[in-house]
Amino acid sequence: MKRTLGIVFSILLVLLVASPIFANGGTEKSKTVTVAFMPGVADPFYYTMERGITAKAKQLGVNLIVAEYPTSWGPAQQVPILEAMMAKGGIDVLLIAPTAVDALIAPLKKIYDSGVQIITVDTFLGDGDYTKSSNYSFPLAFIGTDNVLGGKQVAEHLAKLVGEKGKVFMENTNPGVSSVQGRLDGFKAGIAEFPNMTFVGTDYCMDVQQKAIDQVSAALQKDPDIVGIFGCNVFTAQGAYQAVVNAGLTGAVKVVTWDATETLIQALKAGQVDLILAQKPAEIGSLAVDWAYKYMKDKSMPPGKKVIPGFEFFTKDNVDNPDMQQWIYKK
Ligand code: T6T
Repeated sequence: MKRTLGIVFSILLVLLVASPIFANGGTEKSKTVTVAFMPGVADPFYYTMERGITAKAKQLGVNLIVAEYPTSWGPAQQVPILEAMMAKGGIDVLLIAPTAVDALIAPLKKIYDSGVQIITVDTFLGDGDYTKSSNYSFPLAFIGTDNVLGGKQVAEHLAKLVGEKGKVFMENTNPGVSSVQGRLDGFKAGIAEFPNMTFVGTDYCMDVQQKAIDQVSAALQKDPDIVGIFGCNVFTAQGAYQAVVNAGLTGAVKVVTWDATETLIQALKAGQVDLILAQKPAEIGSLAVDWAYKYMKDKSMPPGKKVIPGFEFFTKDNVDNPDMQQWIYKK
């Protein structure tokens, strides 16, 4: 009797250790991996990322769940959608664009503690360094653009467009978001390299295009010396160029933008936008599924818990090049 009980106990122990609950997401090689995607907001950037995610999931035989897209930016809408999706269970790895550097730490830690691995895409928690000891080091990786570098290069392009002198303004989305904060830091640093240029400030439209139009219009009225505007994501950029068009300042005020939507590409062709930085959202999504899959199969992780795909610049000179068309976001 004692021996039988001992055998039963040993079998139970082996089963428990091998179970996904014990292994924080599970590592069974034969098991189908389930990945969930939680975007930041409904916009062409994340729809394009989803295309990359879907294609890679199909190729690897990964089961994919896509959350409802939030219609406005921020934790107030993102967290309830996230929690409803996670409550259904069965998810091995969550790919998420956290809509704030701090407010998403606690909800994501709870999800991680329940046995789900997390990869943050596009935006990160804290300062994005998941290798050092902190309360936000639990994600497997961050996969996204180097926003500081991009912001700096946008500033350098703008400086050339305005003859390296004059005042420039930046339209922003929300404070406390890693991506756009990085773009602001990089842009300011880039402008500071030119002694005859002045960064006059930034406004936050909370990712609402009409608000961006209003704020850029107000900035142009307040300071008629502004020679350049940086719209740092889809809705700020689309609002920024529209405000310049409405003010009748096309050409006189240079407009540099971020995110290659069809709308911005058309505006570039029409001479209403002077530069577009195209991120690589499909590549970010594809890499995220790849690393999620690799981790689930053999626990491998990207070096430094980070993968940084590059970006491309559209100008009027290359916008029709066949090899550039792949970087236009597709809904
Ligand atoms: O620019 C992207 C993304 O990188 C950013 O974090 C939020 O805005 C976008 O989704 C564009 O609207």
